[in-house]
Amino acid sequence: MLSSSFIWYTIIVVAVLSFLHGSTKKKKLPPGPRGVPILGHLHMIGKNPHQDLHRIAQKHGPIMYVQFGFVPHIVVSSPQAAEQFLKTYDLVFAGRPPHQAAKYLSWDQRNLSFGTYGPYWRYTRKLCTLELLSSPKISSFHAFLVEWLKHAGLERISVDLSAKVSSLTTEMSCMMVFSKKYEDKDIDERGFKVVIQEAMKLAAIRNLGDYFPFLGVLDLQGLTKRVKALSKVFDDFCEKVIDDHVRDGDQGGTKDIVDTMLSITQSRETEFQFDRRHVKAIMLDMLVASMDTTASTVEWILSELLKNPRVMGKVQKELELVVGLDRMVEESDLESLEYLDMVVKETFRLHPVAPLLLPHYSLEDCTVDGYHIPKHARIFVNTFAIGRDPSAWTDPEKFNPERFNGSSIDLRGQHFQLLPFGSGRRGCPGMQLGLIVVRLIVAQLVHCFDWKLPNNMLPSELDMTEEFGLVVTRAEHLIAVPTYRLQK
Ligand code: HEM
Ligand SMILES: *[C@@H]1O[C@H](CO)[C@@H](O)[C@H](O)[C@H]1NC(C)=O
Ligand SMILES: CC(=O)N[C@H]1CO[C@H](CO)[C@@H](O)[C@@H]1O
Repeated sequence: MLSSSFIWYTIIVVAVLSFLHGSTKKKKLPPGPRGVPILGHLHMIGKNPHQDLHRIAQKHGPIMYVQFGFVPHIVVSSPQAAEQFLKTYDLVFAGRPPHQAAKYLSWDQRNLSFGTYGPYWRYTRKLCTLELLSSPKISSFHAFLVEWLKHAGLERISVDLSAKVSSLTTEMSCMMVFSKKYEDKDIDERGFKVVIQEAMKLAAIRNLGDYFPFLGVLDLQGLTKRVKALSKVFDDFCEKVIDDHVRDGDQGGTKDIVDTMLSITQSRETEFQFDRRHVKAIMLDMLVASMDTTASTVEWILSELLKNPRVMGKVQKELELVVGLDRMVEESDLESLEYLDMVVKETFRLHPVAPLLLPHYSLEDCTVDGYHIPKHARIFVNTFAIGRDPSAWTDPEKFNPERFNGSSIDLRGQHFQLLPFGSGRRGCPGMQLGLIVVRLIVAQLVHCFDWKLPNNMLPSELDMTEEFGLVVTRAEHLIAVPTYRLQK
């Protein structure tokens, strides 16, 4: 068969080349486990790569070299090492690797989160950050949440909190990005959530084509086909949202990020091409970046609260003190909720929802801590490992929010022990917004309701197994029984 002889031919050529190359180079790569030919270290990685890499790094050190197929990866697993990659040499590692799934999903990487580093990325990023921060929408979240809680039918029967929270954050994300409510069925008859999740899964699956570039054309896993079908669904949806905005814009409604981008497409003031495709890519990007991260963060916080009744009680006590029981939590209360802040930090430490951040990509050769980091290596900063680093944390396995009492450690990217949003040039631009939404939802839910596990399940029995994707979620949905506790 032509294709298999082509594969063997390529393998032999690459092997010979790398042998010749290897015998002439002297630069010292970071340490790492011994790989097998062709696969590299792919066989060592199972369903939860962040956990596997954490385990392997404990043997080989905080800057580790592994190879998946022919593609070099650097795994960073300590706060000190993370600071080198995200601060000291920030600019060198500000790239994003080319990515098979992203290529189709975001209109040929015409996007932000998977975008290559350059003027286009800098421009769109500035745009998004400004629009997200200046957003007056946050104040409308409160009303939205209250309305949602009233209709959620939460009373004394088991509810699927995971599902409730995820539909809530989906709607809130649409409000953040499109300033308009879209419902599940607007994107596809399968529903918004399912489609987005399929997209995330596809992006996270180890697409063999990414690791063995010469196999990409053969589409071994049939992934490309699925991704292409999915991108059609997204495309139709985005077209619809844009049309809605054009129509509303003529009637002088409030302007949002979509309107701003549409006016850029008409202004020609940019030094690069910016058209409808770019607008769509960025819209999708914001949506994907905000939906599951927010939902999964809330889910993990609620899980830890249910698993630790003492902590839950203390959070509720704080809410009683600050808010009382005769009105609901408002955004302005958040700054007074210090203990809630500690709980959020402690949850992020143990459950960073993007445990390997998004992959960074070295734009040139670099030397870090005496090790040679080659150009075009993919960098995984393992925040899951960093949150459990015993030299940075005492009793790392223990859920103990009080560890942050009197500590200066913050989660906004200045302290490299705790990096749930990354740090530096590629750090999350939606952090501010994400934190407000997360704290507001959690505060509302535990202020309005007492929560119990169903069927007399003991807190210690709550299963906390993780399911890996671009965002790590609970493997099992979180089910709990609410009882209303406010005095009106
Ligand atoms: C609790 C919620 C959130 C968490 C934990 C989170 C976390 C992250 C992380 C870890 C990254 C990768 C950083 C890196 O690679 O160094 C990221 C990137 C990003 N996030 Fe978030 N995020 C959240 C919410 C949001 C929201 C609400 C938005 C927008 C509305 C958003 C938009 C983005 C974008 C556009 C990127 C890509 C930035 C770039 O590549 O330059 N995120 N986020
Ligand atoms: C933090 O520590 C101080 C002093 O030890 C204590 O008074 C306070 O109650 C603690 N705060 C919380 C939220 O545990
Ligand atoms: C930031 C980014 O993704 N840039 C790329 C977007 O897509 C265009 C062409 O499709 C590339 O030229 C940019 O480098």
